[in-house]
Amino acid sequence: MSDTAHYLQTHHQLIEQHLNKLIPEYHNSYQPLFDATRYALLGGGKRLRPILTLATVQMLEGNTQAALTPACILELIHTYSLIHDDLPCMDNDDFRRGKLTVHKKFSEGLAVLTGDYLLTVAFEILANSPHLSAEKKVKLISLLSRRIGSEGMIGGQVMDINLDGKNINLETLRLLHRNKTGALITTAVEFGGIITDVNDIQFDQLRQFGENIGLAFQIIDDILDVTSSQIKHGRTVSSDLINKKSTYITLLGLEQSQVYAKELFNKAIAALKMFPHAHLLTKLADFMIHRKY
Ligand code: GRG
Repeated sequence: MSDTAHYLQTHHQLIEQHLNKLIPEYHNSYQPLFDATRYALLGGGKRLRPILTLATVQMLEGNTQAALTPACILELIHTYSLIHDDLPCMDNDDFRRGKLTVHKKFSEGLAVLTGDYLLTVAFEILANSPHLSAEKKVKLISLLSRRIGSEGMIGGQVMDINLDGKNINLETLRLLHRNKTGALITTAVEFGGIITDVNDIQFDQLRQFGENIGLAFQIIDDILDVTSSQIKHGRTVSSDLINKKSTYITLLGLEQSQVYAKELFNKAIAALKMFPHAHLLTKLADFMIHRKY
């Protein structure tokens, strides 16, 4: 097994164990909410966002234990966004991570509430995370709320809905994805910077790394959506095709999309130049653009 595969496997396990502890299995009341939340949260997933936070902290020689809770709550936010994105009023997907989507397995109402709960409890857990000063927690909360709000993930999703079925140019698609997908990936890296107290210049380089690798990740997602939808989603046809969405493939074609993803990868790596231990993040970025699912 390669060093990167071993790193991904051990950190995936660490994150899985921690996520399992964050949401209780049994609850006095509202049991269906906890069943649906655990079904969605613990049902697979690469855990790339928390892994990015941990790898950034390790690159900066920070404390992995202090980073574990903030890293994991990003997976709660990610899961909320996927549940809502799969709803009939949005992408209307029946399968996610090879399983029925939450609204198909439970109900639409419970899927909405499960997403709402994950979003809300993520902030509660972050506010109470151990090994971090109150000042750092406020910085993390402030950054996260901005990155997933109207100027970030939610804004990107609103653009996605508004532009559905319309012809858009590359610049608009870039903005859409920088917000919808890239913002949370960038936050994962920035979280590492806040936890380790980096200076403004270092923080800016981390942000650039996150933005470039986030966009590259989305392009690869578009490519995988048409080339291996069955492996990636457990469904045979791309929902982007069904929903007639503009993607990097429809705008640039497959080959140029691959070239563009590589360009963004190179920019991301260049942003890490000032960090002496960037080896690990470089390998992770490489994994993100060469993934098969
Ligand atoms: C509903 C507010 C709201 C936002 C939804 C991120 C998002 C916005 C929707 C997800 C739609 C989607 C599939 C985008 C493509 C990029 C992406 C986020 C892929 C899924 O992430 P992975 O590959 O998934 O990390 P796993 O399953 O490994 O966690």
